[in-house]
Amino acid sequence: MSTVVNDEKIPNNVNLSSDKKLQRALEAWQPNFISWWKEMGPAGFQTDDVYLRTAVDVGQEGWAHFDYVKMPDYRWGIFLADPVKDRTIGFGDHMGEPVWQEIPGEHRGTLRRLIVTQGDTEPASVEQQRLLGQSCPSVYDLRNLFQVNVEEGRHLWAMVYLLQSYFGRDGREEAESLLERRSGDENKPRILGAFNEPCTDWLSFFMFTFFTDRDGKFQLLALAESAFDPLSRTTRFMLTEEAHHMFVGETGVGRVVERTAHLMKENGKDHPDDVRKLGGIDLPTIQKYLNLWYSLSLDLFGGEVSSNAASFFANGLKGRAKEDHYDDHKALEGTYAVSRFTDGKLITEDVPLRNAMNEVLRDDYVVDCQRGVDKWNRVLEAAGVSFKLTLPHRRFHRHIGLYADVFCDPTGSFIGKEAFEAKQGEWLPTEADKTFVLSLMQKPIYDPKQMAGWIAAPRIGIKGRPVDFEYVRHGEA
Ligand code: BYC
Ligand code: FE
Ligand code: FE
Repeated sequence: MSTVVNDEKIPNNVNLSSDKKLQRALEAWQPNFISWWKEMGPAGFQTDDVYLRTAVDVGQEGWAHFDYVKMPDYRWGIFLADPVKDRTIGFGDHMGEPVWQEIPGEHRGTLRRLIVTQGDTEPASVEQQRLLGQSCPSVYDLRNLFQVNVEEGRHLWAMVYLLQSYFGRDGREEAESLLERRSGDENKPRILGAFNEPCTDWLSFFMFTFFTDRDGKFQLLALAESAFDPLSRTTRFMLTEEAHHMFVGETGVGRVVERTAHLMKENGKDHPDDVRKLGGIDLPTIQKYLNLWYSLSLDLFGGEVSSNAASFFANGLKGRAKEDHYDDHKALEGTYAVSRFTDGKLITEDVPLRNAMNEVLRDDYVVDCQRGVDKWNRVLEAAGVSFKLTLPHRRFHRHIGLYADVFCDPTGSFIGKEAFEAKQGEWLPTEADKTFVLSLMQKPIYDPKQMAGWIAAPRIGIKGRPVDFEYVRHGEA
């Protein structure tokens, strides 16, 4: 077991004090991180006491501590899962060789790019969510938002640790740039598409944590297989925290669906306009938000056919999720059937399996998303509502890969640009939909006993506390 030190400037289990140069570099980055947090983190709550979970250990039990903390005082630390004894590379051309504790020179550039791409998403999501506190549906939800935010901050620390320890001057420069790019900024945008999209209402936030954080889960699972052992150990621990983010999304959307179904049944109303008048989010609107965030998140897996993905796999840099579930870890023989449009006609062709690794990971993701959608549908069913939420086809509304700019409907049929533009208001949130959703979220709820009218209360609170516990002491400085 690694020793965890929590009383140094930077809590860690990597024996940071034994490497003075690295410690100094990270301690020099720390105030810049705090400045970024104060500028781009949750706006308006920085002096409040928030009931937060803080990672303090990496064991199965008791890895986290719960207490009130002011967010800028959160103890962002560096925690790697314990090493696996005699771990060997589990896939690719170097299968069976010992994992790397240092980076082979030839993989430096590629690994740096993967780590920077991963690292960039973490602060991006905090930036996207920075104003949401000001329209929170409850104190319980407010706390969950901040929990997600501080942990995304810690995930940035996780990647910055790798950059600063293993990539020398380049790594230090990348660590600075991670604090300089800004979500949605035309001149210095975040790297990946979905992380530049506005996320300014709570329905979007719940969709984001369900769909986009779930991309995080699968990318982290793939990186956890890496031959570069420090990356594997870091991502393994990040996954522990990630589960809560997806819980927030799954239960968040589920509670919105539950509330809508309840309003429909109580009042005997089915029509979306009536649901809106009752102060609920109508199901077709929920479906549109689902379509948007699912399709944006599908893009995050990269192209269906990718030589980058093939070389990541060949070189042992990035594997498949749960690589040990597969029989063939070399993936040299297999093929994968990929469909593409040529002149509006769908043609299926086999590509070498390694080149389809983005698609293989996306397959797992789709299955995982469907499981959540099924749960939401069970809520509708239990309430006696016949509407069903569905995942649109993966060819719908894509901007990366083979289906970028091919214009399919939600069933995946090619319909062309004109037809798409004529119909997109039925499939994706319109300005009017966004205005309506925002209109429900004009007043934040800071009284722990209250819950906004468009969302059902959760079943249970956090860490055994009641739902109406004062998770955030707002404005009591
Ligand atoms: N937007 O060969 P291709 C998370 C670029 S989420 C913009 O298909 P590749 C979190 C691509 O970089 C998890 N650009 O891509 C969630 C490449 O550029 P270059 C984040 C894109 O390399 C919520 C070019 O297009 N982690 O943690 O196979 C809250 C050709 O593409 C996009 C990672 O992403 C896009 N969507 O795979 C907080 C893991 N997609 O090289 C946090 C690390 C592709 O030609 N990243 N491009 O300049 C990777 O594994 C890979 O870079 C990707 C792309 C899967 C993203
Ligand atoms: Fe994260
Ligand atoms: Fe997350």
